[in-house]
Amino acid sequence: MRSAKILFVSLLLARVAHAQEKPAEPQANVQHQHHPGFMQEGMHHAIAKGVTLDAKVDVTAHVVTLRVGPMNLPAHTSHMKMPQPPDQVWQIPFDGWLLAYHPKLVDASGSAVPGTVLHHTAFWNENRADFLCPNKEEHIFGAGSEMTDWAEVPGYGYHVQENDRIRIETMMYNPTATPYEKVYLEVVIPFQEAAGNGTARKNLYPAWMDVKSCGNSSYDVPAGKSEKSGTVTVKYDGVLLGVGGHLHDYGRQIVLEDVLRKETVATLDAKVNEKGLLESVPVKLFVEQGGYKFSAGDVLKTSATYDNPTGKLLREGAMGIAVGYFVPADDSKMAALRRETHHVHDMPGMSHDH
Ligand SMILES: [Cu+2]
Repeated sequence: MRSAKILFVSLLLARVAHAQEKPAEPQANVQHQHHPGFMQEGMHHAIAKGVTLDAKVDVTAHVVTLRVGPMNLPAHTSHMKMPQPPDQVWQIPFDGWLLAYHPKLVDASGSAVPGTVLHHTAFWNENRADFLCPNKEEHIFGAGSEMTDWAEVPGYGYHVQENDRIRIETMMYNPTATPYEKVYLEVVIPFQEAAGNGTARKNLYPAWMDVKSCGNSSYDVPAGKSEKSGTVTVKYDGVLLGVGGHLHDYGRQIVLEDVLRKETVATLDAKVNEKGLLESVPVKLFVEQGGYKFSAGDVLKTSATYDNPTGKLLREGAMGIAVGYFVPADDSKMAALRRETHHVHDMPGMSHDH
């Protein structure tokens, strides 16, 4: 199961705003339409114009390639100052399973752009509620500066239905001295059609266990050492196949505990560089013992510790999330999380100017 190891490697790795940022020329100063997600309400971003989603489905190779772009990224620009692309929606064209997510950044000529300019991307299924936080859409994939690769777990997949709407939220920044032009975020997603001749996959569900419980994930991190924790209640019997963590710079440790059982599920010590900038968070797998068992009613507590050496409070500088894959004992119960989309979401080039 070596390939599964990179699955849960720290997700959505984002970095704090660059200290010497130069403001980018704002194209339109408008308020982002907000979803219960990562960022606090009331953040203002300029909107990047002309960004679209291109979805190429290769039915022979069973691979979808999604491209979001183009995006121009001036040097030394924080995520708050960067004009950000509006949310994009990918409408799923088949019934089946998404098996893996391989993200990368490229320019117009196809050359690689360093992952460090991706603050984060998050994929949300608008047609389903999250099983731990039903106030949120189902959060099916995320990546950040590390360009986390979510490998396939043999025999498993994330079930989708035709016309499911996957909302793609992308936030860019550029802490480097090099400007990048016409950048595209590309995510390659192998899939299996339900009607195909492969064996049916078992369903898995990404589990985001957040120190902010079911609220927005970002929070302020004070100077020095600090700890934040939050709980979430599991409503289904099942197993966790493995768990990794998501922290930002100066994050040191994520601990996941089962409070009811007084058991530590995983203690994940982050790898940081000499400045305290986050390099990676390890992954703990439970695949060999058949998964870590959860029962309905279990209370999970996630704690994140930071050691911020800057001497300043870093506004919205932190996240603390344990991220894993959950397999319910009775998958039919998860059908209740399905919902229809009635509300209108951002469309490219629309709805932001006012
Ligand atoms: Cu984050």
